[in-house]
Amino acid sequence: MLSALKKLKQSLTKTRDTIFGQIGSLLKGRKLDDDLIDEIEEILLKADVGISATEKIIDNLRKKASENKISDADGVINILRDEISKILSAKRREIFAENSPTPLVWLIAGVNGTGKTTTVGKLAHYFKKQNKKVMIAACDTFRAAAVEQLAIWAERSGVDFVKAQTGADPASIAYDAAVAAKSRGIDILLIDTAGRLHTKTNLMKELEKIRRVTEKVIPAEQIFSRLVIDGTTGQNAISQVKIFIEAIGCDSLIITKLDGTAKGGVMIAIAEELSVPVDFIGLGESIEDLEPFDANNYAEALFNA
Ligand SMILES: Nc1nc2c(ncn2[C@@H]2O[C@H](COP(=O)(O)OP(=O)(O)OP(=O)(O)O)[C@@H](O)[C@H]2O)c(=O)[nH]1
Ligand SMILES: [Mg+2]
Repeated sequence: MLSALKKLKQSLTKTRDTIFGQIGSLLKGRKLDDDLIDEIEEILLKADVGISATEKIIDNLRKKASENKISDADGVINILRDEISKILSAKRREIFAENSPTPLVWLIAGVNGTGKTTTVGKLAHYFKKQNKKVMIAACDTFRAAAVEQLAIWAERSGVDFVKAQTGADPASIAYDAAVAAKSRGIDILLIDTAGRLHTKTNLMKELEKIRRVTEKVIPAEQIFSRLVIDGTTGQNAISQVKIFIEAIGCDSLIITKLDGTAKGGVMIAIAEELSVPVDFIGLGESIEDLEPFDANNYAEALFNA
């Protein structure tokens, strides 16, 4: 099996080859002057790093250059990698508190097609491997095929599965699942919800209701909202997600589809501009393609194959 870093490097090939790797070739035989710094800035902006994070990185690069702290191309890359790693790690925190009471409930939300159901399947597998007792609840009663899709994931990872008929009230399924999770001694209950646009007030209210109802069974401190973001949408994802977070709150983010996209730089913009940490990243469509997010590894994979 590939190590986490190796797999990340493989997944980020396109982001690295088409964008961040270019900085290396740009530096060859050049002096680090204002023109070169401007060119690096342009590459970062094109790489979906976002204005705010780019400014931060470039300001630090300028500062180090003026202090004559950079002697060669490797020096520049090292500084960029360190700055990026710093931004990425600023808001990281542990997912599991020690001796935390169970069941934990993860409410998986996000706009349409971002990878929620797939992520629930991968997370179930991930926690099962850690010997946790996992339950999945299918609260997407919107799309006819959604429950079936999730049932397949649950079967693959061999975890408990709670579903209801299409058209049933999602909150009532969440309630039933919470009761079942509590009585069966489940460690983590993953609730898959229907994709929704942040602008659809009634759907946002439905999410609030799912949470409220779950809180009748399980203490609020054990319930977490996880927002799933499609990494291939780049900068567009950020403004959309900001509104989402304001409306329903969010404890952490899961960024999917970072494999095969050149937009992997968006992780830096997300860390800089959104006030919530990223705890997992999606690197493919299969069950093993989910990694806990590691800032240092990510920064390393952006520059080195
Ligand atoms: N390459 C890649 N594809 C992914 C990843 N995560 C999900 N997908 C694909 O994205 C598509 C949508 O995934 P779903 O899990 O159905 O998305 P969803 O958010 O549940 O969709 P709705 O419930 O319709 O809102 C599927 O084809 C998945 O295989 C990922 O990390 N990498
Ligand atoms: Mg889904």
